[in-house]
Amino acid sequence: MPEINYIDVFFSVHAFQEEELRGKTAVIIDVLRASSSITTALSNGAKKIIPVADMSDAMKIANTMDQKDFLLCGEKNGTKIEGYHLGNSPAEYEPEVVKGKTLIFNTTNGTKAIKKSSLANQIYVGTFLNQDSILNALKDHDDEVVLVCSGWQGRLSIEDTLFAGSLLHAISGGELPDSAKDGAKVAFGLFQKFGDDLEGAISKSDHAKRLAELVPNGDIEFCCKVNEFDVLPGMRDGILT
Ligand code: 3SL
Repeated sequence: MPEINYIDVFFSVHAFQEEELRGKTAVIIDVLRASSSITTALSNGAKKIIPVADMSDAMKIANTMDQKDFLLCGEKNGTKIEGYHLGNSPAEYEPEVVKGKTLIFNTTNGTKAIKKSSLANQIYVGTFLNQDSILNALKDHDDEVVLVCSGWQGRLSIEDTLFAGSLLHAISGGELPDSAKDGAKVAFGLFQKFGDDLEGAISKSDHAKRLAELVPNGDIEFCCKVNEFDVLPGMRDGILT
């Protein structure tokens, strides 16, 4: 496990420069909902996921592939993109839909955070659904770790910060040393306040309110489940498997 004073938290995709991740391990967090959909899709048998920063990159990749092999996935402002096969609700990523497929994935903040972290030595995608898989992976790392919260268009999101805090709580055994970085202290403190009722806190978050009219009722509840899947989305050559 990396020492706690080598773990930092970035609170949004706009809160860091690419260069700051060079040589580090990055855990990309977008609880609502990109990390949760990616984790669900891989757990349900998707062959691989290609995260992209925008629709034009998605189309360039799709145009090189056989129609039967891929699904275009993602959202803009919470809603499925016109012409795409799937949106960004984890409920859509059922085994019979995704098994064996390559998913080209394009979301407002989550996939942008993944792309922006490309200088990291190792990239994982984490959320409550696969918390223990992330913790186990971090046990094998002694390099610096950054928990990259995707946030929302440059702003902090409670749900992503809470998951960062949850990881820190587990890694530190519930006691954060004074030597911890400021970002870690903030995330840890938030988890101490709301960790007993994740769903209660997350369902009152700004993004849950934004999504309320747009997405299936069960999405928020599902994304708050802890350790639903034993899957570790890891990135190699721009592809998550
Ligand atoms: O911003 C993102 O990447 C999405 O996860 C947002 S949404 O929950 O699909 O609106």
